[in-house]
Amino acid sequence: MNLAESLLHALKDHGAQELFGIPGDFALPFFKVIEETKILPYYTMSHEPGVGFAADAAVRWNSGLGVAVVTYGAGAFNMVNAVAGAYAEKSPLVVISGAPGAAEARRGLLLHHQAKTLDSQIRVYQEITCDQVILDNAERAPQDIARVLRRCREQARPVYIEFPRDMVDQPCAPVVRDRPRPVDPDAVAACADEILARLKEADSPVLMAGVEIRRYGLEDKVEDLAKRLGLPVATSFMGRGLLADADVPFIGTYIGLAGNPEISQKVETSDALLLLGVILCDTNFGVSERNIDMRYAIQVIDREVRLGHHVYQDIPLGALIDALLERAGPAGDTKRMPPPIEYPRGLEADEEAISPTDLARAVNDLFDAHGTMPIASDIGDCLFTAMDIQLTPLTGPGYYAGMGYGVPAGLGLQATSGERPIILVGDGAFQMTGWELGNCRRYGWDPIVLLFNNASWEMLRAFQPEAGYNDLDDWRFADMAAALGGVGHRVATRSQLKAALDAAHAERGRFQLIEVMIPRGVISRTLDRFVKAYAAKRGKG
Ligand code: S1T
Ligand code: MG
Repeated sequence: MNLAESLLHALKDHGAQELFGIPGDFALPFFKVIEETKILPYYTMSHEPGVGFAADAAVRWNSGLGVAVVTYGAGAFNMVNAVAGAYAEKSPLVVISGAPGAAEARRGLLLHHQAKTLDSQIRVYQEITCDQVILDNAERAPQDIARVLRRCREQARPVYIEFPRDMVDQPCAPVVRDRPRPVDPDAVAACADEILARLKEADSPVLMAGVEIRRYGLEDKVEDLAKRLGLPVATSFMGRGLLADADVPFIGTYIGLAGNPEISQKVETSDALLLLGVILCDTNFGVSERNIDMRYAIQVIDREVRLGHHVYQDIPLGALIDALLERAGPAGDTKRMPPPIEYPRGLEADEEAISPTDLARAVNDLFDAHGTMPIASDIGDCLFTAMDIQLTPLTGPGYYAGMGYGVPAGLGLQATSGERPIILVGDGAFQMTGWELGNCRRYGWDPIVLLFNNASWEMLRAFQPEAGYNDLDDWRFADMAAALGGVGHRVATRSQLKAALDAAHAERGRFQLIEVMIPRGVISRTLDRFVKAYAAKRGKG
């Protein structure tokens, strides 16, 4: 076996189901092995940000490993933003970059794709990955690969593998899985006991589910725990879509002042807020009515548990949840189930202009008629609108908030799951990576894309109404769909929207691009509350 084969087998053994990439001369030898061995299916995209976003979304769905393979320099540097977003939002993404071979590195010439020095790239990636390795020694490679893949999974963060092109064919032993980091069972037990004691004495405990429960494949166990402890469940903004099919007393997604006031009240007044895998960030907590008193919260993230002034180190989320389940009684007297959440439904198919809430209504009606579909969303008002769509698995850059995620993420989601997704994207974000739709025909992907075309960077306008630079041109995106292999619909009234969505859902095999014209200044109620809350908080200094 050669080093490339050993690496590909290791990726598969650690949960990778496919890889995404764009070759270059420094990566051609590796791509040759990828194609010839068929160890993992692979998909090439058109621009490296799309490679990173697609691989990131794939692993958010399959909880295995996302794999992005690029060439040195021009390729890898092009993907930095997507990997930074994966790091911030705790996505176990493996970045593999081709690289110059030893002999050419020693020649003393500046090499093409080289920026400053030959190790500039790994230095940049050190800032957005949890471990890195250069595969320049076939003897050591198996244990190095085992280490970085273990850390990628354990920390649910990206790792960086630099693969010199002269090492691809080197004979190499198979990779043997690293032993997981040892866990102290007594520490886990003490932590679980203290958490349960805290929950028991509380009057209004709430469990908030965050992204780590997905990254570690723990949704079923968290559903069981919530039922056994009789805890009402909320998700963070980033965690929207988690526990979508779970039978738990779900109270909704917490987005502070931007969200449903009843949900905010329950979360912010809880005297035992159990934050399971929740990223403590401004989009999750920045616009709270009152800063949640973290002394009463139980924070479980990044293998650390904080209860008041107590901190437990090196407690894996999975081990803790197992310990809690061992101690929790049978399904408790599920306290009064909260009332079901009312989502907007029943789109009036009339000649009125379309608002973001109408879009949510149309999707809810479609789901009621045909069943839910997974959603990949970009940042922009489309993600805020998703809060009005009934619960379904959703992936979106709810914390890092990098534009361009939506379309490639939807393609990565369909590649790994085989499920047809709905993609929500604004016109500004579509201008960045929407063209990846041109790759659907080759791979048989057929997402339904809802493009919020307000010819505007509307989210920015909401924050800075006087700025003229938020006015975008109307690119007439639907006209371009056929040339890319899909079907375009341009709609401006609610009856046109309903007809287009029904037609799009009825046709399989081609992507459907529904360009929804939305008047400038018409935003979702969630974005409206978000902006007002931010302005109010800023006003308070
Ligand atoms: N560039 C990238 C890669 N990501 C970003 N988030 C931004 C810039 C800043 C930014 C926003 S929201 C926004 C920009 C430019 C406008 C989005 O426009 P569009 O996709 O049309 O959606 P909508 O019209 O619904 O706003 C965030 C706040 O930083
Ligand atoms: Mg826009």
